Amino acid sequence: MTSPQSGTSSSAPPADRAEPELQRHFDDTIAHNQRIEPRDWMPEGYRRTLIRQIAQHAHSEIIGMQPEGEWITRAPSLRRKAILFAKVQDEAGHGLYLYSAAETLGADRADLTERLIEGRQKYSSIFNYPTPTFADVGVIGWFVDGAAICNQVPLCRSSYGPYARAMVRVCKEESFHQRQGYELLLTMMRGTDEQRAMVQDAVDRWWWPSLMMFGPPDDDSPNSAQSMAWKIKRHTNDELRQRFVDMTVPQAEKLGVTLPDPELRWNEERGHHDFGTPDWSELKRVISGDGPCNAQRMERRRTAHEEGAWVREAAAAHAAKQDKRREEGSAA
Ligand code: FAQ
Repeated sequence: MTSPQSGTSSSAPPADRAEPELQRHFDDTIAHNQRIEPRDWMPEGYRRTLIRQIAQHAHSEIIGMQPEGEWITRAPSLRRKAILFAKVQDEAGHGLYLYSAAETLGADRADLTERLIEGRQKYSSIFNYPTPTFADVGVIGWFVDGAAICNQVPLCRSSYGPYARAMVRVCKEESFHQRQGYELLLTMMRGTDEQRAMVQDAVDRWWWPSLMMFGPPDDDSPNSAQSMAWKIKRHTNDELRQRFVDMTVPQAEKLGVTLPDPELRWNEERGHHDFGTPDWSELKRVISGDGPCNAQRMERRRTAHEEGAWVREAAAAHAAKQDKRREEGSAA
């Protein structure tokens, strides 16, 4: 893989040059698979699209702590509790890298959080489904982190530097998360009939929502064409969905579970698995706020934000004190 370089180079036109020349320089940077960096000129639409996608991605990581977080106090052993704690904490870290990436585009983290809380910005549909058994923790690791990896590995080559670099670290952690989920399920499958049934039930509930994580089908994806042209996205929603299915089928066979799709079969000619059509009306419903857990997820997020106000105030006061001390030190 060639490593894209910054679009900021000695040949970059100064900011006061006419827009067509700046646009040409931007287009050349994209065409040569080089990266756009925060100080480079970029079209307003490119900036807006990135803020939208990165903010939605950041919100997903933060709301995504909730479904598994519900099991931290109920994990069946100290080892599982420690693993789950670490995983959920990693998701918080991913949210922070992503909010920081959005800030390099001029967005304000507090404002993005407000927009989420007021329902003006989205987060991934997948986190609006319940986690009634501990097998859900394993299936989230296997399917949801697995889908996140399929989607995010190509984003490591995204044209915007800070986003692409954040994705490198996120993907390393997500692949560790996926393996812990799969290992948890392998352990349960070696257990009792009841445990095996729990795993199969969780697989049945999470399969279709996981396919929906990749977004609407390509012919109903308003942002894909432009995002692909700008090389923000490197593959379409359907391409990545196919990649996930092809990756997951042999893993399901090894685990000994059945994926709940009667149309799922290997297509020799295509060199891919054929699979059924997700219920796209369900995706639309969940995105528009009417999923099984939307209200609960948003309520918890709001409460956590309100209860965290004193921490933000204390951190801001501490930072102001440090700044003042530094200023006094440099004046002395
Ligand atoms: N849920 O035109 P497109 C994770 C929206 S992180 C909700 O295809 P685009 C880690 C879309 O925003 C999971 N909304 O849009 C973890 C757009 O909204 P608009 C999150 C969805 O952007 C693991 C509209 O529908 N990952 O799992 C969804 O080109 C375990 C039209 O769609 C990312 O965010 C959806 N599923 O493609 C954490 C990855 N799909 O225009 C905890 C980065 C679409 O009305 C535990 N994002 N929409 O504002 C992307 O790759 C893209 O944004 C897509 C959507 C592929 C999600």
